[in-house]
Amino acid sequence: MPLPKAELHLHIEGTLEPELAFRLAARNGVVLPYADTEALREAYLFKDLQSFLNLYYELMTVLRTEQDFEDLANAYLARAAAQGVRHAEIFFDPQAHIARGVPMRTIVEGLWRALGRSTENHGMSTRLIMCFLRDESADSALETLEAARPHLDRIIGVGLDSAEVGHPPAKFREVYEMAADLGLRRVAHAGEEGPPAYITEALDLLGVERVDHGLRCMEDPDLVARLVRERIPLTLCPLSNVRLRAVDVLAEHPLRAMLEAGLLCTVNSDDPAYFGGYVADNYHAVRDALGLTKEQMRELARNSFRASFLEDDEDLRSR
Ligand code: ES4
Ligand code: ZN
Repeated sequence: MPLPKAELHLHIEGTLEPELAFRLAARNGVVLPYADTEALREAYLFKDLQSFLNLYYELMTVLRTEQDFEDLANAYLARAAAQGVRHAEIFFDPQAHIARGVPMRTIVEGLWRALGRSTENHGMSTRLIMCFLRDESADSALETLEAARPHLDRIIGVGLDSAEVGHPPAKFREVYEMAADLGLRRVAHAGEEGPPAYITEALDLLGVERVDHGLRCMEDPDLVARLVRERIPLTLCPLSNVRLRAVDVLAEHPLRAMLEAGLLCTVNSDDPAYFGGYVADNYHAVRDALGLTKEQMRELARNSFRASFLEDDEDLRSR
């Protein structure tokens, strides 16, 4: 039995497996520039975040209808449930779809057709977090929040993702303020490729309650002390860090040092179809590479529920 856990850093578009991508491409008459799934898999050698994002945005063009988003989410839920996930807080990137003419309603309602049934079908609770693309303008983010307003019964929070360097959190101060006024929870990617100062900005200017990645906090001891003191959760994604070359090899991943420093670390899969593993695969990989103890593995699972946006009475662990 896999350890019951919550997954808090998961891009639903990053769960698009090659087989499903080709199936949806055929269904929608989209031509992908790869002969077959094998040729596509050969493109999965990334040199940094941007080289991954190029493929990620290219492949997601097969997603067009409510049915596509429902199929995508159901495929993720089945895999996650099999890996012990009892609760998932799921990111989606509306701007990447709206720019191609897919309406917000199609995206949200399509995902909801799967997520609204995740408890009965997979024994999992789920939440949706809408991410702004930080390499798009602040105005575009504001328009996206406006487009989401009729759907806020389905969306619990906002996040910030895509190309980090050169797009500091400060750029999105106003839209995060509006999100807070609408009662939305706030998270942001920071310190994945960007400097530790972006983590501080996300906390101070955007009011985030949780930092996605946050890996580079380890370069700033004062920041580590603050994250420990304020119990700010970090959603780490170890296999992602290796594939995108944030760390050279898993054995050099700072996760163990971060746990020992008292940081509230969680382990997540980020874009599992691209990075070679779902969440339990990430847990097992860090256990083996870093020699984590059973107690540290349990700590990671416990942290995942603590860091979640579930209320205490919604916790599905013991059900
Ligand atoms: C992402 Cl790994 C990663 N980093 C930033 N933005 C993203 N969007 C999807 N995956
Ligand atoms: Zn991410």
